[in-house]
Amino acid sequence: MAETETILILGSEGQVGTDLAARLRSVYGKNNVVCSDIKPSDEAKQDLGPYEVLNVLDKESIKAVFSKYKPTMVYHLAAMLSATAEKYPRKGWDLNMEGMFAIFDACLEHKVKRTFWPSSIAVFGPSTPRIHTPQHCVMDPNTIYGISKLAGERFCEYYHEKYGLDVRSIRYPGLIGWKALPGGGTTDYAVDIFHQALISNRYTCFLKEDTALPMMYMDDAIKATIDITEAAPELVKIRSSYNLSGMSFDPKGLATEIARQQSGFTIDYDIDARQKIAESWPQSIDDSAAREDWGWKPDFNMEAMVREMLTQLRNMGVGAN
Ligand code: AKB
Repeated sequence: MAETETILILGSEGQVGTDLAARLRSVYGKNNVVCSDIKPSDEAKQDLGPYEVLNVLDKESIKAVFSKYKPTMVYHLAAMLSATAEKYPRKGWDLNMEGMFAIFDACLEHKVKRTFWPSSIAVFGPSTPRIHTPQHCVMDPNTIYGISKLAGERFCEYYHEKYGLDVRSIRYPGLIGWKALPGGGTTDYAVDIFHQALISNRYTCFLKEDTALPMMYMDDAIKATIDITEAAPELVKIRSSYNLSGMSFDPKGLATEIARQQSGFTIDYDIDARQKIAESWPQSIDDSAAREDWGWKPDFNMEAMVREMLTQLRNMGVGAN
């Protein structure tokens, strides 16, 4: 992409936003990447580049930020994840859908060149084939988050076809990174487990030991996010959202690998409502369309991901006291 891009990230304080902002600023320069979120930024991040407090449901503030910075590329990451949206269904629906419309409409009005909007494996449901889930299949999500993501995918395609908005999307699996914690997801255990491993060398998991889910190391997710957003338009053939796969494992498998790399680690289980959500999602994903269309290929398997997570969190001082 041109060096003169101005990039706006909505939801930059979240799990994906934190890593994406760091990566984009290293490529485009800190002043060309504007971060925004509903709350003021972390004090430690304040010198990192421009930052705006922005609620994606507040159309006046959106207009002011788009007019001030005139972004050429927009990453709209602000959303309520699966477990929280089950607690606050109307709020989750409004944030995920109305926030999406507000940002897509602003992108159209301000002639933004490229827009990225993330979908999720939550678009699949109990009738979806759970192993090697195909790109196109039965989709009957039964969570508010999943329903909002499936509706959002349909609107990505609609805005592209009817209004010419160049929006791209991928279906994130559970994402595992060390820079920021996830909030309110069903796959959050796969991050929390590393913090607890370093703090107490044990973890109590809220999913059953054999609940396999598709997962991905954050570096791969950021690579996919930037690659699809920057791909030549003719390569992006699916305008709803692409399946994306990194690795698949269950809590027992992850705990075994952690114990292999950190002796003495143990896991036990205390199952909660998130189990039901996890059971409605795929166990593994067929991402051949993303591989064929725009060259997707993950770099991290589970062993490399576990090594990276333990090393980086140790370097940050997690569990040092
Ligand atoms: C969640 O668990 O809600 C998210 C997701 C899979 O989209 N991490």
